[in-house]
Amino acid sequence: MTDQGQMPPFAAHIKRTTGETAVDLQLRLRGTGEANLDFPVPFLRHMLHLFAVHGRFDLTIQATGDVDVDDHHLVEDIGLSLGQALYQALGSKRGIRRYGERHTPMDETLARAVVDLSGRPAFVLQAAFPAQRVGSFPTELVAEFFKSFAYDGRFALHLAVLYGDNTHHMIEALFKAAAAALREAVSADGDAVPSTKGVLA
Ligand SMILES: [Mn+2]
Repeated sequence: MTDQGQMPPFAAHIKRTTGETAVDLQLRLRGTGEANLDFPVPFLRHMLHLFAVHGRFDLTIQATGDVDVDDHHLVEDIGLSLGQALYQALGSKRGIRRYGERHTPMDETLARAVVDLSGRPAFVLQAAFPAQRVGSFPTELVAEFFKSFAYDGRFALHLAVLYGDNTHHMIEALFKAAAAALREAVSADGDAVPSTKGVLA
């Protein structure tokens, strides 16, 4: 195992503007779990608040978008901005654990998240949500959010709802499990790049 690269910055600031959305996002890993979220998708604010708390991520997001059309563009662009921030914050990935996994119950529901900060994007979600919407939030956007996050974060994200009845509980358990798995994966473990290739780009 070689020791290439500096220690990661563990923080990043992403600013991204398109014809559909404008996202300004600051992420700090190994933080305190403080969230400052300002964008017009209430259910995703709820999910990212608990994502920050359970991941011990400091997360500030100010974003606007064409939510009069659909929440889709803004949800997707927040996901990919969060992925870009994670990727930048991890830098060389030197000194991190790399893998993380967590089962998280929420009342009758059990969710599982497994991550590998491999440098290669992969996303699997096994879940059948009984409801098409939670509040005003279309549940099909859960997959869009996490896929954008994993692809632009260039990591493997495997999510599953093992069982459950309530859609709000299922989605909330997925966000909490993903946060806790990522918290483990970015935690300190030695001072090398955790790959036999010596690189996790
Ligand atoms: Mn809730």
